[in-house]
Amino acid sequence: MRLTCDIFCTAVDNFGDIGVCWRLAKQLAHEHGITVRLWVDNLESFHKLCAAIEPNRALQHCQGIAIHQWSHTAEALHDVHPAQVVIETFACQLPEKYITAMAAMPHKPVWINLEHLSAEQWVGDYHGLPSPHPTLPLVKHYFFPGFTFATGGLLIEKNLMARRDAFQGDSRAQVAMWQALDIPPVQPNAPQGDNAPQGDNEIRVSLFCYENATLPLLFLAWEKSTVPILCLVPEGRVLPQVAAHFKHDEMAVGVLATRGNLRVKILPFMEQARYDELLWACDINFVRGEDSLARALWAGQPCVWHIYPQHDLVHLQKLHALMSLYCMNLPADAAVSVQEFWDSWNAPQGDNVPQGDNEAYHAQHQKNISAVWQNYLKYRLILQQHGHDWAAKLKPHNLVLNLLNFIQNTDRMRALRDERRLR
Ligand code: TRH
Repeated sequence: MRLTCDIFCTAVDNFGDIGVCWRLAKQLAHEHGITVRLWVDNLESFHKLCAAIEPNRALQHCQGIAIHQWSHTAEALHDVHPAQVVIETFACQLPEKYITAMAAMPHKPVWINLEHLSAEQWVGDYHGLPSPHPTLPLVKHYFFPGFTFATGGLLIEKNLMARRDAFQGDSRAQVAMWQALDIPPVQPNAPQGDNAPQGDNEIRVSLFCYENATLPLLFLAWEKSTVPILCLVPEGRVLPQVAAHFKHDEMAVGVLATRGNLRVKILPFMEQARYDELLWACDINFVRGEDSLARALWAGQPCVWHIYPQHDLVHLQKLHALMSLYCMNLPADAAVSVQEFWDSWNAPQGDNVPQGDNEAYHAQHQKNISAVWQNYLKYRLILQQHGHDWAAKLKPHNLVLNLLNFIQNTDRMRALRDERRLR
């Protein structure tokens, strides 16, 4: 009998939550034959990641997965029969009626709360811990993704590394990808000129980030760069900043803006698989949140992380935890180049700037971005090798395999197996 699984997602304001849930649903269904229902409260951002999703349909099927829209009302899901495995993502709070139905089942479901990815050390201590329901005969388990064997690992599809390697070794696939984005392919011996700066020394950068006060300064550095920079920006919340830099009223998909040695092109927001290809093809990837970070790490190319900022600056601990892991085994000077760049890129801004020393603070973190960038660039090839090595090292930390192993070893699953054996 096929295992059944319900995944619940609250698509907050960005794409990370639904991005992770959709990957997880596909992997459970396609690689492990599990019958998956994905419950999403808002399908708008889902539609951006996967064009086949219709934002206003209560129930639809996509790639073998049933996708249900759910509401947060007290009555929601009152007549639904829960699955054997219930995955609540990022503490999204299941509907009360659904929890009651879980408690009424003769075999209680395995109830997992999937948390955000973090490299912080405490994650290993909390991973897998049970949390009994205060009144009902249900136990929820915390499942923490992470980078070590003490954690739940990272989402990685079975053939991801093979597909990446095939793409990175196949110039025709790369040409096709660039052409689909209306960007000329890299031409190793093309002459360098104002209108044709692509050549073997052009740096192609993908830029996915939140609003960032360091961005205009980095753009200025890139304009004066000795190496031409082609910066590819998927449409999103950073566009007004990009437009302001180029003194445009707005920047729409397809626009190409040039200043000095910097060209910026606005890309459409791509389906997840296409976005992976962009990460595989670019020389440096700027990513944000957790899911695009994980994809950039799998891509193996040098990457710069814009962590989701929080008010009390707690995100900086999380940033530094990953930075330490990522920089382990790098030559000391290359590690410093990464640390300085990531710190400048994540320099506190707006309400987060420490009171009293505003100017000194900005001077320290932002004036030198040009030097920080130049230094980082020096280590690009070392970082590329390092990124590929690190991805290979992370590969055994497979979240879905760990999750299934965890589920199979819960008391509830063992009891269910025993009963089936006795029948
Ligand atoms: O969208 P995000 O900023 O999500 C964040 C984080 O998840 C954070 O933890 C959460 O609390 C906050 O939102 C509210 O960044 P993230 O996690 O990288 O998710 C982006 C998703 O979008 C990821 O699945 C990659 C995908 N993507 C595409 O599929 N196509 C694209 O063109 C781009 C740029 C991204």
